[in-house]
Amino acid sequence: MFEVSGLLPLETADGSARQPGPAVPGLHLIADWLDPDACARLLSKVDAADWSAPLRRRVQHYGHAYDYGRRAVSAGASAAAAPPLPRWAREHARRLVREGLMDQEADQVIVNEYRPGQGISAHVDCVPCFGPVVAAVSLGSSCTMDFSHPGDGTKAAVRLAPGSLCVMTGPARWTWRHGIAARRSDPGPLGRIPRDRRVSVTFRTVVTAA
Ligand SMILES: O=C(O)CCC(=O)C(=O)O
Repeated sequence: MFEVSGLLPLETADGSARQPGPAVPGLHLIADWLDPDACARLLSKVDAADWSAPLRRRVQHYGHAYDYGRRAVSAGASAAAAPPLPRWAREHARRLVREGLMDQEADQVIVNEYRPGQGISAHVDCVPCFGPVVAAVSLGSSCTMDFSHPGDGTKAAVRLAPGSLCVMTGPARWTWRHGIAARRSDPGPLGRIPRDRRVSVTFRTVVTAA
């Protein structure tokens, strides 16, 4: 598939960079999966829809809703019963299959909005709920996503540029945690990089519901 190109040096406690971070097995980052025009079109579709705010950040759920409290997909979920995705989501889900990035068309999409200072805590996407590939496209601002191995504590920081697609498979999907620190800027090679509004659109397949 594709190699990760966004690995960043890890940040030391004093903020200075050290050796480049390790690769995360199963993580694939595709730069410019969407060009700037396609990013703008997708963002305007998303922004035309309603947001909900069950968390600090705003989200949109398509297909089965994910219940953050129960950490499960809504009860009774099955592929057959999934509420249909909007057209824009189906088009991107089909492209993921056409390009061999997902075996099955995604039937669940979560849109996350991050204002500067907002993040998402380190997690593995629900293992019994979702299938073996999770793919997220970044829109708006870039940001750094932190991966960490829960067993040996290995860390890797990956820069997600607008238009890039982050595909988690294998250990990156099932074992490593991913999260985004709640801060207003990220460390870069030449100093801090301020964040602006970032929106991500994550495609998943629903396997089961609790
Ligand atoms: O914002 C992202 O790129 C990742 C979102 C995510 O990890 C999630 O919705 O579980």
